[in-house]
Amino acid sequence: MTSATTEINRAEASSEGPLNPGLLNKMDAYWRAANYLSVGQIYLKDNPLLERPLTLDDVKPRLLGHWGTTPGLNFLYVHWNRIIRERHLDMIYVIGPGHGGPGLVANTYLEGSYSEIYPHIEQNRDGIKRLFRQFSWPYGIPSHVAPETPGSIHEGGELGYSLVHAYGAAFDNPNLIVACVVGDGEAETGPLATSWHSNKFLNPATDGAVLPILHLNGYKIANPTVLARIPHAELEDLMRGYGYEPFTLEGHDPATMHQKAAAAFDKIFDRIAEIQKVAREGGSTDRPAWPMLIMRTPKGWTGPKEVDGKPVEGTWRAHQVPFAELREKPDHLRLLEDWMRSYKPEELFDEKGAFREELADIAPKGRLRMGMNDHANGGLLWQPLKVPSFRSFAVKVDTPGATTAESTRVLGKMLHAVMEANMDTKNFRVFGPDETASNRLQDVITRTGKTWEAETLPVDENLSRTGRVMEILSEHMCQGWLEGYLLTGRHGFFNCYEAFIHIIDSMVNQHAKWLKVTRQIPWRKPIASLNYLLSSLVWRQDHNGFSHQDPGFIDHLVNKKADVVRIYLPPDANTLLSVADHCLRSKNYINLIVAGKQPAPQWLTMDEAVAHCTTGLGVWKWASNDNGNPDVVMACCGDVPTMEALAAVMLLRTQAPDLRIRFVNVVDLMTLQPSSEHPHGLSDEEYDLVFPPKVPTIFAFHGYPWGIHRLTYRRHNHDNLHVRGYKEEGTTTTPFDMCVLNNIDRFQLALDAITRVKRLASKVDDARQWYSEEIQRHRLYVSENGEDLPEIQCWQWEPGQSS
Ligand SMILES: Cc1ncc(C[n+]2csc(CCOP(=O)(O)OP(=O)(O)O)c2C)c(N)n1
Ligand SMILES: [Mg+2]
Repeated sequence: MTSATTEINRAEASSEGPLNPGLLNKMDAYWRAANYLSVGQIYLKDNPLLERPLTLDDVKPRLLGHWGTTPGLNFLYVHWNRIIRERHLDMIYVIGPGHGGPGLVANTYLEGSYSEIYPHIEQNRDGIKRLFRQFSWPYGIPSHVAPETPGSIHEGGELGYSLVHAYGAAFDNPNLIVACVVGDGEAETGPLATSWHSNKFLNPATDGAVLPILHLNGYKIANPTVLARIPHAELEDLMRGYGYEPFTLEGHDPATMHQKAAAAFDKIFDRIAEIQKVAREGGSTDRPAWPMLIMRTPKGWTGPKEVDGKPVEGTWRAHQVPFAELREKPDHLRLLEDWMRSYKPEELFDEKGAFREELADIAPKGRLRMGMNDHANGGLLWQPLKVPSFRSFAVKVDTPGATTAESTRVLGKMLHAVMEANMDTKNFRVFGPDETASNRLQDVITRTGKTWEAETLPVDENLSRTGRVMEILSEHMCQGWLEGYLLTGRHGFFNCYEAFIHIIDSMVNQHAKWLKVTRQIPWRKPIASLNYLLSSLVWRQDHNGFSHQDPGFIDHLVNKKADVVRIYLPPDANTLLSVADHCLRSKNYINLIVAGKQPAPQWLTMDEAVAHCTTGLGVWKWASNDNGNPDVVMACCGDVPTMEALAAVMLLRTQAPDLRIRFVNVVDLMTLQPSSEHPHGLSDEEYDLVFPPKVPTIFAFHGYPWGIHRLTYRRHNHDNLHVRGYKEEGTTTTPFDMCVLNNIDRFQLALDAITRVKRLASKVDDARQWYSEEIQRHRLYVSENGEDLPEIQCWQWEPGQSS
């Protein structure tokens, strides 16, 4: 759009426009009804239609919720309804300022979807009373656009992710339009600021459309917003700079605004249709300037203009409940009654309290209603992912440790096959912040290339307008796109450097909450799990050092509801394949897989790997000599710790030849937690069979040692569990020196075993001496030569006398 057209939009001040007077009146009444129901939800528990004068008994004891953003959202909803009806659009909403929950509840009620999903919220006086009462009420519904809200894929509680979710929903959904409201405060967040760039990844021929609406109501909770206080032309330039065609809608007089909004939406939806036509029929490959709308309206529009002598409408004071203290200040009760009556409820609801038919009639019908759109209940559209047999990618393991492989490279071949198998349904994508090849998954890229709608140069490799591997240097975008993709019923896989996945800690919190809540909502159908592969791990940061060393995402996920999280640390390629197969098929979980990319020894045949992953943890007999009666359990979890623990077993053959060692590997971390705490947890009886009470366990763990203590603190013999792990010691050094710096190296583990087994007390002094000599020798060698000792570099597992 040119600035000239924008000017016309801004200048239009008459109530003339595309809406005929009848429709204009109905749309305004519809909007008033939504506003009335929104205020009612925030304030009232009785007298829902104001059929008698309002009294304090009608008012809720705790006034909770947000008014300020709500009238703007309600205004948009009624206009989207007109567009959907007229154009038969398949459209969903994403509301960034999710605190405007009352508005979305009100609108889905008015269109009938709410009562269909929750029949006790009937279309009459009692239904409205229940609708009001349940809002922000104990055991009622939350104040935000939560999973409970029909038509929502986005709660909007934590601001910043609306636009990225909207794009995730639109990928591979060519007939879908996602209308996305971005709060002007929300627009200040990092993730939202980057989300505008999603338009360089959206293919107009094969993806749907996203319509961003910047809700410029001028304020956040307590401050003006940045975008509301820069010159309008600068704001439009910013949007143009992001590659959009900005439209502006500004004002506050309802009749004028309805006409201007209808005119703007007509142009915008024409433009979307035209862009899609040119790409789909004309074959254009130009990156289009998609339309976006800047809507500049007052915060708390149509609410009280002044309270206690202070301006409220059009200010930050309208953000939450514009006034409370109804008990203390009698005029506040009148203020509320006048405010609610200003919407003329008697014109909106009939004598039984049903929304008047002629008004209800202007909403879309059936599944075109945004509250009933299947895309917003993605589990309804979910199709199983076709996962070809992972066994065909197995690494051949004749004897443990004889073969070397890069585990993630092997996984890349499997992901390539998954991509291939699902090309017809186009419901699988891989996401990564510029690291997919670095994580050695490059084979998956070769099938379709990487999504890219911006300029390409001859030097570029594997960029494609129809690529299904999505790379952008923003973990937020990868996470948000994937969430939007999964929430609308598809499948995906996110690979990331281990240290930097923390960037999305907060986003995964929100997704975990969403999954937890949806499990309790019968009409929300399960969606595909969110699968993470973390590679480029803490122990092998040969290039990058300390900044790249942080295995703490595991601890972060352990906090989440046990029903939702699964954490796997496969020790080799075959276990990784088996775990990945399981995760790709699963539903409603957050699956974390932690696996290295460096060449590493392979331990298990495919059959053994499957059996090991099925139990989640197990004794490796070929590395044990305990004959069912161990002196010590040598346990490990993670690929590097597994290798160090095995090397320690070999050292102990000479340091303590008669020591009976049981070797245990843990692949499914949550098996360690009691079964009362996690569905994968072993019962105490099962746990005691593996880790016998009274026998010391030396545990080499990939992550921070406390993680293991935390999971096992209720287990028998916890006092005798001695965990080694990452303790925040790191730098750019050799792989083995990293282990030494953190005391998880083979010498330390062997010394630990000798120290902890009481009958070896007489050997402890010698063992300590031996340990310091070995470590000294190692230190001298690495500082002199810049690499690990030859016997460390060339170390190989040698079978002993196993049990
Ligand atoms: C990431 C994040 N930080 C802070 C908050 C607290 N918060 C809730 S609403 C809000 C202001 C939002 O302003 P805006 O996006 O402009 O929404 P609106 O004006 O439409 O209410 C803030 C800061 C939050 N919900 N999420
Ligand atoms: Mg705002």
